[in-house]
Amino acid sequence: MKLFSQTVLCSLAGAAFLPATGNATDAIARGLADEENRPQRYNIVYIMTDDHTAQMMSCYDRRHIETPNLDRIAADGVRFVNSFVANSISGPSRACMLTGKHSHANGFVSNESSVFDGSQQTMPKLLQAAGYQTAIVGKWHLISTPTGFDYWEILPGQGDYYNPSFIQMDNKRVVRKGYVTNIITDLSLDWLENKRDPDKPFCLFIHHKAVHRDWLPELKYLSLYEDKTFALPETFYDTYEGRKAAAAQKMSILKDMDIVYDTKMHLPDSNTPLAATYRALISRLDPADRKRYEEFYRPITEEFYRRNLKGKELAEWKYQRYMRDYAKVVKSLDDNVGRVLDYLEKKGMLDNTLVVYTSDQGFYMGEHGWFDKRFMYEESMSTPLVMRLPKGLNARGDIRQLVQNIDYAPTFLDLAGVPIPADMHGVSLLPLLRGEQPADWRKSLYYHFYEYPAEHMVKRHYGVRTERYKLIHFYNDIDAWELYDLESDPHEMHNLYGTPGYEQVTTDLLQELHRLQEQYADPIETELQKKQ
Ligand code: SGN
Ligand code: CA
Repeated sequence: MKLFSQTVLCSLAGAAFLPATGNATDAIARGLADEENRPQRYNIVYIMTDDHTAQMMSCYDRRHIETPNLDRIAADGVRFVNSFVANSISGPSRACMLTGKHSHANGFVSNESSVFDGSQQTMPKLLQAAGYQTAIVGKWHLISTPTGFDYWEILPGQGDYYNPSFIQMDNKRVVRKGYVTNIITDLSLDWLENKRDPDKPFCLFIHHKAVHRDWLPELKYLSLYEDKTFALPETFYDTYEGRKAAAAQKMSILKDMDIVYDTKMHLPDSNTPLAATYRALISRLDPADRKRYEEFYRPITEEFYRRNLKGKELAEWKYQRYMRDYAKVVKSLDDNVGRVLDYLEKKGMLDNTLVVYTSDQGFYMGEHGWFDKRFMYEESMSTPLVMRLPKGLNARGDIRQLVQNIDYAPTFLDLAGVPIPADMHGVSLLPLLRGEQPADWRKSLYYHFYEYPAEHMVKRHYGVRTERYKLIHFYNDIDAWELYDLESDPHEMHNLYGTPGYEQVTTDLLQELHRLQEQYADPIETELQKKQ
């Protein structure tokens, strides 16, 4: 796409060859005025990773690792400090992002039971209709084939880290050699450089598989962080008092993390529930790489089985392994975000491009003793969100307003000058990116998680989060309410529901919850009433 300034320069250069008659001068003046009136057509590069949480990004949290390239985005732009998802799980989160609607309205409520209806209105389709080129590379995870994209190459399902298969637009599968994060970036840069129409603005979605379970590192980073001891989160030994749903989950580092699949302590005769899956994953490596990989983990494995750890010692040992492997996978991600930024910079495109970095949800890095996500608790309802802003959008630093992944679609449309459809639930973040402080900004967010019974056994729940409080209702095979004061209890350890003194807060939050369910037309309350 031509930058505005380049277009003006071309018009001026052309003017030198025109006779300097009054008419010609008028025509040039008219041409310039048209150019000036034409809205700026910004490009959008949307980088979404999988399960990458703010605790593992140094621009949010300095305890664990450095992520210099992600920090570059925040340093040159904005960091959202109250950024959330509507349903903390992959497919549903992606569907919210594409449609600007909550799960019940876009129809993709759960990874395990939904198929995305690709005939519905989506943000990429609306951008396409407005003359944008649209492309997506990487994890898609919506079962049906992508619609609304001029170009796509996606991973089947969750995809693989090593020598991954991709599905191409003609539905052919190809195996690409290498590490998935590098390959997704290569394909994205190749589209930018060679495949798109350079005269059109574009919206490119770079969807990484990293940092999804089971955290398989790029081989060159196998030894990284091996000398580091990660600080244990305060809530690591949570006993879930007063929180029945939290006590019922199956995502405990100590109890549910598979010693072979997750922590890579593999022996030829290992027969844990996920040992065979693990063997299949590492057998994707070329023989020399597999040898290198196995040689790296062998001494760690031998020592682990020799020590025969139990209880707290075992829990903390598993936590350290988890943190190290996850951190290695983030390192490759950070490198590759750097490659995209460098490319845009080299091509002079940064001034005209919005660069977004986010994840499909947050993740537990040992908080409450957990890995995984799903719960409406802070670590997994949150998602990191940093943006590098093009010229003309002047916000810098932290944005504190409550934002949600249903806002991305309206934001991108607004940025492209496309009207935002009235049925979208999200709102445009553009005023915030311009540095405005809208007086009527939303004061609460709605959340609804459906995937139960299922892996990790997090019960169905919905709730409301305001700036200070959170009210959650777990339902289906349970009927339990939880209330948190995030100011006095940021780690959500004390369920205040039913505690004397909180009657008014509870009534107000219930009212707000019902208002949101009505506003978004979530049929859940009616369904629950019918059951009673
Ligand atoms: C897989 C993982 C789960 C994870 C889900 C959903 N198990 O099923 O641990 O919660 O994906 O993740 S695994 O044995 O296959 O690794 S999501 O981010 O795609 O929603
Ligand atoms: Ca995810």
